[in-house]
Amino acid sequence: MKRIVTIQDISCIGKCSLTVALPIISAMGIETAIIPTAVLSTHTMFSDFTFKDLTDQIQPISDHWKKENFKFDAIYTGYLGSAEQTKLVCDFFDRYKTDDNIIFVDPAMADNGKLYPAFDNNFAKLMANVCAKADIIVPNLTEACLMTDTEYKTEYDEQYIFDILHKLTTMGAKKAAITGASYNGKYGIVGYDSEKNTTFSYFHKKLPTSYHGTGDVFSSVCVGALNNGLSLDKAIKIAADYTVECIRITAEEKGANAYGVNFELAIPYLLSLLENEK
Ligand code: PXL
Repeated sequence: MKRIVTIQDISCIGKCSLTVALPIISAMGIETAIIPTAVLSTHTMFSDFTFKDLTDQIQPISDHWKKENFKFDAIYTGYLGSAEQTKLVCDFFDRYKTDDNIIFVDPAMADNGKLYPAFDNNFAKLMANVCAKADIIVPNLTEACLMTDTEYKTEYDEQYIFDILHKLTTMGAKKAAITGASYNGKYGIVGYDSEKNTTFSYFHKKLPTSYHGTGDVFSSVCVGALNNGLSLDKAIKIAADYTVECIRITAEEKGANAYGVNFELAIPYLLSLLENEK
């Protein structure tokens, strides 16, 4: 059985980060080890959330696992709890990277042109160091701009996205895919594989409602699909289709929670997408 480790926070209520990654990747048949970066009462889009920093746990967990000789088919990082954690995560990559496994980084720190409340521009620079070590990164456009010192625009053409992808891979990531790219009336994911020098894209419906945690749903499915042997473009396709379906069913439910998507109800759909692509 394949085993991955994911490093991100536990938001006790909010349907994002580990409370999304664990059930989704497990449902896709992959053992999902975790390193929680922090425990929050809710995600940071609520006011007055509690925050217990777990930075000091990362190194001892990593040391123990080395003694036990644990290995991982993928290392997937998401929301990190502090600037210091970016350095600890880079060290974790150096320790646990093998010739066969993949490092997948979702630099979850910003959206819609703005950093999340806990972060500043210095954190974005440190997150760029984490991305530089990755095989695959999936920033949204805001995160990609912050890490490459590019002006964030809401109107742009394909070349603007290609230039950012080129900068991201020049900084070190082998493959980069920007989510939420939108031009020529199309909306979706546009990526670049620097080793093959090829671009890829998957455009999908843009639904009018947006919810927190959908980036984490998308990334978790990508990691689960890649570890089921799918290519990156197929992984991205099913991740996008599932995320759109999660948004659709959440928006349809009267009185649905506004803080996250009802991804649980669409797990059977996800597994059918996976079966069809395998
Ligand atoms: O989904 C990204 C995310 C993860 N973790 C925490 C967050 C957010 C987005 O706001 O606040 C704590």
